[in-house]
Amino acid sequence: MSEVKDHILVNGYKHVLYAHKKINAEESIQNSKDFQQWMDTRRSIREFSNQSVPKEVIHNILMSASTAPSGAHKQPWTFCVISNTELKHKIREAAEAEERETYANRMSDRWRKDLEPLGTNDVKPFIDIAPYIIVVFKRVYEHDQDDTKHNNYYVNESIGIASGILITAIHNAGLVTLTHTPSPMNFLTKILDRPSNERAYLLLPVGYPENPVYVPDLKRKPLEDIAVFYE
Ligand code: IYR
Repeated sequence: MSEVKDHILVNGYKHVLYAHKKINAEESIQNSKDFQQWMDTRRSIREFSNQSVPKEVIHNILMSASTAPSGAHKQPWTFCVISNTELKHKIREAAEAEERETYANRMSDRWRKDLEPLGTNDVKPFIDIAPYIIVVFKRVYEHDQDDTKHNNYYVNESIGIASGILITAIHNAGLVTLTHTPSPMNFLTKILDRPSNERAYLLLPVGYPENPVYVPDLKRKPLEDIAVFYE
């Protein structure tokens, strides 16, 4: 058998040997079951405690999110982390102004009815209370050295996957969050002084839940309603 090289060249670029850690089928079944059951305990939480969170945890969850696959590995994301009290309050006021308009005039009756079981409304105290607010920005394009703009690829897909990993990392760190999408979100560009290549995508409060806290009695769809198998 020929010796396995630790790297090869592809189009002149170095590709390194991938150290795949193989596990057996039983372990695979067990791990996937354990992960599914643990993910099933994740819930969107709307009432937060002001208990502080170590900054290192925030660094770690962001670096996990940034492991997401992205178009041509451009990693087209910027995570803005807000713990400043005044800035959080400014964001809350602007978000609530949009939400008041959304709940009163932009939502259809059907949409309002669909939200009734969740008990959401236009008041967003969690933006003040949670110790950290993460605003996920997508980077639509980059500037190269001579200032030419280059669009990034599959930006919506990339940012969606990174946000999913971020939510999973938050759950893994024993913290809670909620996907808040005040719309339109351009007030965040202004308040956070972001450059023109960035667009706000999602706002995630991060922290501990209020104690006690209650969540809607949601049921998740069974496998047969979410998957089709072609064998
Ligand atoms: N963005 C609003 C409204 C809202 C919309 C949906 I669809 C939800 O699942 C939950 C809320 C808000 O954050 O309240």
